[in-house]
Amino acid sequence: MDDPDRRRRDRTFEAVAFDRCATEMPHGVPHGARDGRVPRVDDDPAWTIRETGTDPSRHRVTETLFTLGAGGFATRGSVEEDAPGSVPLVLAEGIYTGTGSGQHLLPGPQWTGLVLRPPPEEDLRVLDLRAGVLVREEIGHTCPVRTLRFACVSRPGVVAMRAEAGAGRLRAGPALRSPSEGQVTEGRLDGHTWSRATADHAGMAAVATQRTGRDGEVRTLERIVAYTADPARRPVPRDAVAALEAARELGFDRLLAEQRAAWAARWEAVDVRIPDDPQAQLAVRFALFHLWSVAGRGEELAVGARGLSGGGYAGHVFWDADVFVLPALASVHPAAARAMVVYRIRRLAAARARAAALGLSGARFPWESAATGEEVTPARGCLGGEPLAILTGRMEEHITADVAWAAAHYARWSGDGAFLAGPARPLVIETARYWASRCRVDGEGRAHIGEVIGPDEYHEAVTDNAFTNVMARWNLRQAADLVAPDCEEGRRWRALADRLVDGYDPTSGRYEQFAGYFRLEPLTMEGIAVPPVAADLLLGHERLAATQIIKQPDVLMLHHLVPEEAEEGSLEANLDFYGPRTAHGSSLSPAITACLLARAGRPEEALDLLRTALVLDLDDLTGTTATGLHMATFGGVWQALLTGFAGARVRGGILCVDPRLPASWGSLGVRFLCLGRRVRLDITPEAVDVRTDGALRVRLGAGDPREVIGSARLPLGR
Ligand code: IFM
Repeated sequence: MDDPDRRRRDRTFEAVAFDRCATEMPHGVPHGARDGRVPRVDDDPAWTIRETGTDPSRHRVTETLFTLGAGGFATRGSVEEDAPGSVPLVLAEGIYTGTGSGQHLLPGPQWTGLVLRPPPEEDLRVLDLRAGVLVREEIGHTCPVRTLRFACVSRPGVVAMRAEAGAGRLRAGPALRSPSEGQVTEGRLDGHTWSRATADHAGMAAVATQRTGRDGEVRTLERIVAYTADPARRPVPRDAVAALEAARELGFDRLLAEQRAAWAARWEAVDVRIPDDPQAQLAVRFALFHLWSVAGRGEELAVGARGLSGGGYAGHVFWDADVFVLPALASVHPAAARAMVVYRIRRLAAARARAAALGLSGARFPWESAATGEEVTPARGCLGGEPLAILTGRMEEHITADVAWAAAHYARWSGDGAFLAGPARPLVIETARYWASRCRVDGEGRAHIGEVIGPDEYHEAVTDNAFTNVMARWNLRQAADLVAPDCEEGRRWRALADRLVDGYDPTSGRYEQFAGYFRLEPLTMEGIAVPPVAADLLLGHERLAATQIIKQPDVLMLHHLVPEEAEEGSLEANLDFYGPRTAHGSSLSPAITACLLARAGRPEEALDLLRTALVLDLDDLTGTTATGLHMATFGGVWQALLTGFAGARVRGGILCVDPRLPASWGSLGVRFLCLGRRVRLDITPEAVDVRTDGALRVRLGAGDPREVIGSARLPLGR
């Protein structure tokens, strides 16, 4: 891990003096910008992520952090000029190329390039989360280079940029630049420039218009671009012309006003208020900003581990999507959460084929998935420069139950029960069939699952991984709930679920992570390194496998996902046991552990870990942010806030609230969507104020549910 302090020095949350000549309106809506000039932004530190500095290694991190995404397209926040080490990239959701494990997101035409002579030596870059815009201003120049760009939330695929600089320093150059991959074609259409990148069957096309101007000594440029993409055939540039012309007709300033209004509406519905912890509040908003940004344009949504913010993991979809991002989106953008389930449903045939190829029934989902739904996990990788076989594609089978869980979770949180009983039903049934054929029943009638890898990937080819078995058990029971009570197959599922071993030891209250885990060398992280740390790099793969050190919550994930399947009261014992053994070597780990600690009534410890998660990308804690944002961390952060600290869960159509605030937070406010309602909780140590835009059944702690219409104050009798 990198030294976070060193990295923090390169970034500043401090307000850096902005030229405040423009008057600002609520929500940072600027006015008074002269025609064609770059408008000023609100420099409210509660809403802005700021970067200054000249460290080139930080630039690739910054361009990841400043990715702008909307409507299924995203642009990395690279600077406009060709800069050393810069990796500009435009990606579209679901647009993959290549075959097998080589499937990866196809880069599209780039739209942010400018010729700046000389380029700024030092600048201030500001991501304004409230308005959804990225602004840049050169430092130390009387007539500075300034740019502002955004991805239109209300117009899928439309992006816009304005730039200005002193005379002789700014040249527009081509509005679109070709990516280095795929077959690229370019041309002109109705007076606009277009460019298209295609490979295999998929492709992305962009149509652009730009104009230059001057205001005294200042040269200006305005560029508007519309993207279109197709996963199955070459996209037709003409398809984007109408969107481009509509945007151009509206004009840049009104497009910007529309953008600010769209983001204001988002923040009105979903937000966090932690008055005593402005840094945490800002970082949670940063997480929400990027969660919203992955929402797509179509009926299905493939969310890769790094979203669309970089080439990391080739855009492959892991359980990160189903179990970390989806539960967050269920309360932020329910349609996007639903679309994520639809992505899986539409790949059910591939999952069935995989199960059949293994001689098993039902459907087995791939550990890494892309366009086709076949397994795309590479077979080999390297660790610390040494080649290594990657077994997750063959063995990390819990993904099959995770996918079913995601469908059920979306249905439960949104109240869309018809979805589970309708379009998602085959997914739950077929995954249960898979487990039914995968389990082996021993002579004593106990069922086992062998040769798997659990979420803790430091131990491979294990038998009876508690998380996998409990998730399979949940999957079998969930499927049984979806068939008629007298269905014979449903009865068999229930009987098998009851026989599945889960490694629970009633004496200690602990689950054994897998058969034989308790006999491993009882190492803890104390004396090895301060987490988060990649323990496999420190100790080596084989040595690590002989110890009890784990990468990320494994047993604890069952407490997180299916608490109703866990032995009552067992969370605490397992937190105590597995916590000190966890290296947090995965970006998924700190936020979810924080969520569980909060739920267990240990909010101070939870806050410590939450802080790690909050800066994981902002401070590049893993050294991998340059290749993309860690979307699962963002999902985990929102889950930690909402289901951990605010203690909000949905059970049987009731919003259950059981908050746990750290002593340093005098209050916590969360706004979110649930059960078809907009909900606002204002939590203090004394009470929870609930507001909804319609009738909602709410239960506080162990109290009785009550119907809240409009608003209610629920005292916390602690
Ligand atoms: O899905 C994760 C896994 O749990 C740990 N390794 C990285 C994957 C992608 O983020």
